[in-house]
Amino acid sequence: MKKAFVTWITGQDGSYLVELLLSKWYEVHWIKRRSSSFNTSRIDHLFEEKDFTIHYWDLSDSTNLIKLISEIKPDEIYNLAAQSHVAVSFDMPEYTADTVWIGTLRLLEAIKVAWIEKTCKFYQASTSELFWGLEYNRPEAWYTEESPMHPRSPYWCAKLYAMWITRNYKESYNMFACNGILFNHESPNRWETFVTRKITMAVAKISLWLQEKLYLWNLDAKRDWGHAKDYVEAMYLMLQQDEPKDYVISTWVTNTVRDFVNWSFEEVWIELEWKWKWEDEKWYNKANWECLVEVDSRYFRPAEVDFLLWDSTKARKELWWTPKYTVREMCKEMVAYDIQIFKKQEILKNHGYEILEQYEI
Ligand code: NAP
Ligand code: F7E
Repeated sequence: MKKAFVTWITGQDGSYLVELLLSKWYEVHWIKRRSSSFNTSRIDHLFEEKDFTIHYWDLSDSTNLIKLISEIKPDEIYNLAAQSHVAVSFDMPEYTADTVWIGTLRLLEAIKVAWIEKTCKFYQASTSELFWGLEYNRPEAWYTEESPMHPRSPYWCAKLYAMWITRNYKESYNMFACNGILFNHESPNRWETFVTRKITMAVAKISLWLQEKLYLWNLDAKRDWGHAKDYVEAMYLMLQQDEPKDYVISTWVTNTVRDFVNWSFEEVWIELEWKWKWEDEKWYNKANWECLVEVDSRYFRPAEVDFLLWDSTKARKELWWTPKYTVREMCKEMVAYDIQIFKKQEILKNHGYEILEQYEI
């Protein structure tokens, strides 16, 4: 039985990856950081699994990491942990660098210290938005694994280092270490601080009369959104190859935040009409002219990636990977899921249970 070490399954990808690995009969060592509140809702259903062990670690803690890696001696490590919110990285650049960048170095060093660099395969969660810049005004230009990089936030700068240190350890120590350059991927397990889930949760609440308005910033930003379930499969496939290689994972379809808002409202049969004056854009419910969506400068980012389109030919040819979900199917699933959650919460509230309010970033 293979042993996998997955850093952070309280996150979106970790929760799906662990389900996949357990279905393939892995012994999974799941790593979590200490939290005063419960944040394991995404994986609570796995607690009964016998091949599933939880350890405590934080990306800033080398000592415990070396101890864990030396004791477990995993066959595969998936490094998913990160301060992964781009806007927050402008407020907390040092913390972001310490966890995303040095945290990855700590893991690679721990593999060496534990003397498993020849047997352990390492996956680094790299990211798509390393490549803004060069062909910014040429939207027809598609990026590949070889395109020059131009990160646009402290988060992406830290991820760029993490990507190169992974490549460096592969070359220097002949390790099986690779980067998955993944485009945005979403799901009902996405945290609500990212734009898709923020939208689907707000739309669900608005349709149930639990929220009045949704506030957003850059509605014209274009993203290639895939489903996290498809993307964790690509992570797994990368570590099953004979050679370590970096792969771009994307769906090849790009859409605006505005499109995602429209599709989400369509799921609850609300048709929107938008009006704008300079940056003061507002969207109204065509049925009663209530304002449902507004632009809010609180979500402004000092630098933005407005457009990206990626070429994932290499992954499709070599990993035989293709996404199963379309973005519209995913949007439908997310809205339906959120409606169900809020309906359940309302029933519980009506029976006297206290429900913690969601917050937004
Ligand atoms: P996520 O939901 O934000 O999960 C990140 C996890 O990292 C969380 O469980 C978080 O723990 C943990 N974490 C944060 N700071 C930590 C620290 N100091 N020590 C230990 N753990 C810490 O992210 P995701 O969407 O699943 O993405 C997984 C990885 O892929 C991340 O590295 C992300 O940067 C990268 N990525 C994501 C996308 C995407 O579109 N989803 C695309 C490209 C790359 P808590 O739950 O305790 O906060
Ligand atoms: O923003 C715009 C925002 O925060 C998408 C992370 O998983 O993917 C993610 O990073 C777009 C941006 O994702 C709001 O300005 C408008 O243009 O959902 P997001 P992201 O920044 O692309 C990459 C690949 C990662 O690696 C990251 O870890 O939507 N936008 N209004 C907004 N975004 C947010 N969050 N909130 C808004 O109100």
